[in-house]
Amino acid sequence: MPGWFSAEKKVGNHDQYTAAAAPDVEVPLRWGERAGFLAGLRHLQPQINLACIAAETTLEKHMKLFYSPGACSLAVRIVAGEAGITLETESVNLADKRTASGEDYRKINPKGQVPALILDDGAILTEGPVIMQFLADQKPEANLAPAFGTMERYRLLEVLGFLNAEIHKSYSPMFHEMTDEARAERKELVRSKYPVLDTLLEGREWLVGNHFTVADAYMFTLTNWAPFLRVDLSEFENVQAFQRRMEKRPHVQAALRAEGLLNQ
Ligand SMILES: N[C@@H](CCC(=O)N[C@@H](CS)C(=O)NCC(=O)O)C(=O)O
Repeated sequence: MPGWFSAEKKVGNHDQYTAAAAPDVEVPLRWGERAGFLAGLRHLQPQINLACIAAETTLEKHMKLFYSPGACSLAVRIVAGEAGITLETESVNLADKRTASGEDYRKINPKGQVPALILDDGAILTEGPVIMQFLADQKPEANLAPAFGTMERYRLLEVLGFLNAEIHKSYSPMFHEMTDEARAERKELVRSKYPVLDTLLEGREWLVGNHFTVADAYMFTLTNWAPFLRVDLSEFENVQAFQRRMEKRPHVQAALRAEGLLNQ
């Protein structure tokens, strides 16, 4: 057992955790039951007490991300890293909608799309821009999203809306079969959206305010598709410089590596 809890048993859509209070005590637990169980264990002995407090700290933040390598879910992984939040992850085969553990992914997210995040209480959150903001708001001190109610937050929402509706969804059909003509038109459509971003980045390092936000993780992830799909964005110098800046960030590199998109 790799620690006090292990996700070795899977039941239904959620992992079933096994808590080992002592070598001879094994109690199966479901999501949401763990915190209460830990509270009871605390009275047993000082060692367990300490271990429980440590485990509880981790478990309070225990969330699971469903992703597909290199897909838009990569942005969520980057944001989690930047926020210092550890996520359990499981990949999804988007073609047959099966998770790596063989579950029908549509039962987890009826939209059949990544990302989806299972929260500690079993609630499931979908839509990348929402998940990224949820994670950012768990760690306000990381400054990944301006505070709600401020004008800066609406600037963030403005950029996220553009990235989601205009950039992301302009790329999406290109991951499926298309005629050469339709693909050429799509490439032109994608390219036609980038002057907005290139202008936004004129003389600035980040899309919103003067530091890294979730919008930057999202833009990097989407724009990273361009070379793979042979969309030529070389004329957008600010966009190119932005991508290079992003690639240098340790949490971006860690996320790419975790999804097998970076050697070593
Ligand atoms: N509106 C969703 C769209 C997510 C999305 O398009 N995910 C893609 C991967 S980048 C996907 O799962 N595609 C498979 C499909 O649509 O069947 C969001 O913004 O999170």
